[in-house]
Amino acid sequence: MNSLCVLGLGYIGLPTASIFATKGRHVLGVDISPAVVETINSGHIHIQEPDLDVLVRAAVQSGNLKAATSPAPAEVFILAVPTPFIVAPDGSRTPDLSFVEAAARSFAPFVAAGNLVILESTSPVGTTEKVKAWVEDELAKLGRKVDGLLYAHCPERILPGQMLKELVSNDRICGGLTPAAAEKARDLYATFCTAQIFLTDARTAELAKLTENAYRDVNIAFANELSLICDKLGVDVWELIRLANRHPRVKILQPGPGVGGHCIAVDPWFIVDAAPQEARLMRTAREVNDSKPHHVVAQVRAAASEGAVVACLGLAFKANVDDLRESPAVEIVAHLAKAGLKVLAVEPHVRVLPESLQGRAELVSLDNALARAEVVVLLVDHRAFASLTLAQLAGKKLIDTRGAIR
Ligand code: SAJ
Repeated sequence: MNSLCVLGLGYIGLPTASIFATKGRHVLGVDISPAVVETINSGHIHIQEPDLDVLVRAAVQSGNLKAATSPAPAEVFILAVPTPFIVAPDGSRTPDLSFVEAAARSFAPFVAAGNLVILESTSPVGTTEKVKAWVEDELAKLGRKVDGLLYAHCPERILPGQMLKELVSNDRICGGLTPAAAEKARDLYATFCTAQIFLTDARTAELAKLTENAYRDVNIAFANELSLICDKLGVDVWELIRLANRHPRVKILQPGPGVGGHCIAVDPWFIVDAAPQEARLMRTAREVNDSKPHHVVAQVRAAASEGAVVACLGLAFKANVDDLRESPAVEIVAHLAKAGLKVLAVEPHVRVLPESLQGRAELVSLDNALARAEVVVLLVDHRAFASLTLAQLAGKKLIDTRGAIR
C-alpha cells in the first residue's frame, strides 16, 4: 500500500511528493491532468523550479513516486490543489474551494481507520473542517463509517525560486482538528523538515498562513504607495527608502510595478472575505498594489510619442523566475500594446510569449530591444539585466519600476 497519496502535482504537491519519495516513502501523486501524470512518470517535470527536475527524476527512478489520475488507498492523504478566488460582478472576491472539495471527495472512498488527512493548500479559515465534512459525506453515501480519521492543516511557506531549500529548512505549522492529528502530522513532516515544527489547531494554522502573505502584501503596498507619493513630489523613492531604512526600527520593502504570483495577491482576500468590516487595511493594501500596473502604464504613455517603440524588460512575476502567471509585467505589456505602442518584450527566461501577448508584442533579445526602443521600461529586476547602465540607455526615456538601474 502507498504510504502517501498527494493530490495535486503543482508547485507545492510535486516537490512535497518527491521529497517524501526520496526519503523512502511510497508515494502516489494524483493529478487530474493526464499530461502532467505522463510527464512525471517519465521522470520529467511540467513546472520550472531550480533543481526540481533532479529531485523528481530521483524520486521516480527510485520507484517510490508514481503518478496517476485517480487516488488509491494510503496511510496519509495530502491535498495540495489550487484555491483561487472568484470575482463577483460587484468586485468582491470569494474563495473558490471547488478544487479542494473535488479532491477531498475523490479520495474519500479509499480512506481507512486511523488515516491522516492533511490540507496543505492555502485556505480560508474553516476549510479543514469542511474537508472532514466532505469526506464524511462521501463515506455516508457509500454507507461506510470510518473511525479515527485525523485531519490537519499544514500550510506550505516555500518561496518560488528557492523551494527545495525552504521545503527542508523553513519552520512549519501543523494545525490539527485534534491535538493527535497535529502530532501525527508533525511526525510525518519531521521525515524531511530540519527546522522547528509548531503545533496548533487547524483554524489558527489556516489564518497564520493567510496572515503571513497579507503582512507582506501590506508592507509592499506601503512601498508602492510611497512610490506614488514620491512621483508626485519629485523625490527619488529608492534614495528615500534607502535612507529611511537606516533607522534601526524601519525596514521598508521595495516598490515595483505591482504584486504578482498566486499567493500574495490572492490570500489577503480570504481574510477580507471572512471579516470585511475589520480587514480594512488589508483591503486597501490590495487596492494599492492592484493599482500600480495602471500607474506604470500611465507613466509610459506620458513618456512615449504616438506609436513609439517601447522595450519592456522582464515579464515574470518577480526576479529570476520564469513564471509569467499573474504577472503585473504581462498586464502592463498588454495595456501598452492595446494603447497602440509597439512593444518589444525581453524575457530571458522564456522562449515564447504567453498566449495573452501573442500577436500583441514581439519577444526579442535585450540588444535588439535597446537598439530599437525609444522608451525602456524595466519591469523585472532579473540578474540578466543587472549589468545595464545608464550610459547604454543614453538618448532613451527610462522608466525603472524596480530601481534596478542606477
Ligand atoms: N514584491 C515587491 N516588492 C518587494 C517584495 C516583493 O514588489 O519588496 C513583489 C514581487 O515582485 C512579486 C510579489 O511581490 O510580484 C510577490 O513576491 P514575493 O517574493 O514576495 O513572494 P512569492 O509570491 O513568490 O511567495 C510568497 C512568500 N510569502 C512570504 O514571503 C510571506 C512565500 O514564502 C510563500 O510560500 C508563497 O508566497 C506562497 O505560496 O504562499
